[in-house]
Amino acid sequence: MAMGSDMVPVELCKGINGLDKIVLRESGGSSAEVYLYGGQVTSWKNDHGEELLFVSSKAIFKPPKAIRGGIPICFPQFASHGGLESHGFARNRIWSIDSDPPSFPTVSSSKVFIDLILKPTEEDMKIWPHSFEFRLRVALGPGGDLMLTSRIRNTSADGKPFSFTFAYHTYFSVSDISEVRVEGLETLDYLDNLQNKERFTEQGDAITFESEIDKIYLSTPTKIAILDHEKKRTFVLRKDGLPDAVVWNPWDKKAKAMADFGDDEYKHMLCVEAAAVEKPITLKPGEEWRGRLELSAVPSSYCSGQLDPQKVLLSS
Ligand code: TA6
Repeated sequence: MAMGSDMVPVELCKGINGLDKIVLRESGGSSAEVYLYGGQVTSWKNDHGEELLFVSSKAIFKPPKAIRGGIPICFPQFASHGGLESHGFARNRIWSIDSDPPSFPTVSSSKVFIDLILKPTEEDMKIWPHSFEFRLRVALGPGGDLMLTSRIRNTSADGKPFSFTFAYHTYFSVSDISEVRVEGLETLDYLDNLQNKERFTEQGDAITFESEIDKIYLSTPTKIAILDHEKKRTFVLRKDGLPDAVVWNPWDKKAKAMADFGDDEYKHMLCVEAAAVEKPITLKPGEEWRGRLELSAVPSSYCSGQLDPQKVLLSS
């Protein structure tokens, strides 16, 4: 019996505007899509086929514009923390499939994954004169968890170290931003991008949303919970090698100012980004850094006590 394409675990095919994309399908029914353009995940669906990530209806799938949504990779610079274009250049480069990746550091339960690789072009070397190999594995776990593992190696032959900042700029799809809570960032220090990156301390309760937010939380726990009451869903974000977390929602005014973002779409998205911003990562030649993100979407109802985020945050 021929296997329908909807059963192929890893499939290379054409996406929007003919851009190459990889579709990952897990036997339990969850799926994910990754574009070679930007090495960017643009879809993650649970085993009911429900989309868990936000991609703007006005997103532009055409280089050099970055795709507005999913999980853009910010490298070698987060936002304006340096002299390069905002969020660096990895998100608007064409990545390749890594046919011969070095063995993976950890035993992974996931059988459904793709390995991508990015190396600098001559043009890149003119704006950021450093040789590197950026390997990205995107994997779907048996339970539908989405895992992204970045391995960045300094391959310079000139003996020079380089430093970079980094973020998985994840756009979560939410039912109603005013009904969403983020747990795990209480009482932490943060840099407020809306106040010249001034440093403040967060109050003691869960974070809720009633206006534009653009904060870089410093030295956060490795686990953060995003509760979407209306959808009775909790996103659990686990991170490794990424000490900071950025929380962003443009709200109404910034939404109107972005051509690739719908005026009301701010109500249905929230960016919570595993990041390394405060302390840039420095690699000597031959050294490799690893940054891992694991996303789970669990049915929840905070008020019913079925799933108390504190229990989530404290559990393994
Ligand atoms: O991650 C938050 C942030 O740095 C915001 O300041 C905002 O600019 C957002 O990223 C989107 O940036 P982009 O370059 O994709 O428009």
